[in-house]
Amino acid sequence: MLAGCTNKDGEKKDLSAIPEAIVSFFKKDGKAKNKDDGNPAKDDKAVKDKEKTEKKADESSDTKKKTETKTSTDTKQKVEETHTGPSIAVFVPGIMADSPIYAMLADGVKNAVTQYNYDKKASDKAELYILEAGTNQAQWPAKITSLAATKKYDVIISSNPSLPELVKPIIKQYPKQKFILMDAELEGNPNVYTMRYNQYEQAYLTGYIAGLMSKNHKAALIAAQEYPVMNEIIYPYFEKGCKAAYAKTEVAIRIVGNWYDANKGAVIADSLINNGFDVLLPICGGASQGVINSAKNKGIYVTWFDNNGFEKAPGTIISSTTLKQKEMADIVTANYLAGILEWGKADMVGVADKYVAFVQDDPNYISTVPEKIRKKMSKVVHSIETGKLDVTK
Ligand code: RBF
Repeated sequence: MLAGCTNKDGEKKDLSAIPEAIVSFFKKDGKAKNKDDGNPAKDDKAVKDKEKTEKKADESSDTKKKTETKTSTDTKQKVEETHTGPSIAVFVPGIMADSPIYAMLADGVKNAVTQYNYDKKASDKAELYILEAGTNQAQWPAKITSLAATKKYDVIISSNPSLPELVKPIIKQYPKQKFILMDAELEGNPNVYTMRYNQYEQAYLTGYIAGLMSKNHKAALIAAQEYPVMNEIIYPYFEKGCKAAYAKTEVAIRIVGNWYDANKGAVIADSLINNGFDVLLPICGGASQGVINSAKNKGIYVTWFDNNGFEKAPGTIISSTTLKQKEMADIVTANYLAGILEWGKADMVGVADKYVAFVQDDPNYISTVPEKIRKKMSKVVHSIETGKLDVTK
């Protein structure tokens, strides 16, 4: 079936103790993790551009992230000459606002870098630069290529399923450049590590509650755009979940055409609601706000993807099927910095690993979803956790 799922033994990880989780997640199978020693402090440093300026992540979520450069020439020179720590760039393919999967990516990497730097002297600290590439996807190849062309970054970290195709030509041009790609899959490329989430499970659980909560037995997914993971995993397994809950549920998908247009999101939602759809799943970034507004006005329900969305519209949002992207970005970055990331590997984590979760303890979930339905959800979540239910079968 699906490649690269570690933690097949079903052991639970304690996410509150990241350092331990790092060790347990990656070392459980006992494999050596130092294949090409990926330790930035040891290998790629030799070929690095000496003209390094010190950068750190802008703590704000402004769209323009400016590089922080030492003002005094003397100080700058000193830092350039003596800095031996690793350099990381985060390439956000879009914008972080209203895209929790990207905000969690940046937060996780920041955490790992802060932890790494805690006891390091200035010259050994890791540098972090975050670039928001914006919603014009035509500009992404040039933007990510120019990051690699600087030869300043030991690794570029990014997230979404389109990234493997984007980075392949860059690796040909810059064979030293390493990439960590979250929410993506590429196996066997020695420059790339990928980690994705079991979105069969995420979509199935979301569909299951949609099917249980729809009074008209009509549920729809509003997607920003079509892409293989959307067409082959998220929508089909949302549909499967809906129908597992109630076999005659009518399921539909509509496309916004971008990841930001809240007005268009609302127009699409209105039209679906007018046709009797009473549970909507928006996966469309900033356009999701339009879907929520429309659902709230017309008194129908919204299921939420990727992070906990209950607070966005209490009483309207009926579920949150979350990805622990922040924790995972933290772990893979920490592993990279520790030199134990296994290049060429494609991992996947799901419900049993606790990196995909159906939120059941939020007060808004408890007050909005009837107990009978919550019990059914708890049962299906448990079946997936224990391996009794394989949603792909
Ligand atoms: N998800 C977002 O939340 N915001 C985005 O801006 C965004 N842009 C994407 C662009 C492309 C080309 C692709 C393939 C996916 C994008 N995603 C985005 C979807 C994301 O990878 C993931 O499928 C969804 O967040 C559901 O987990």
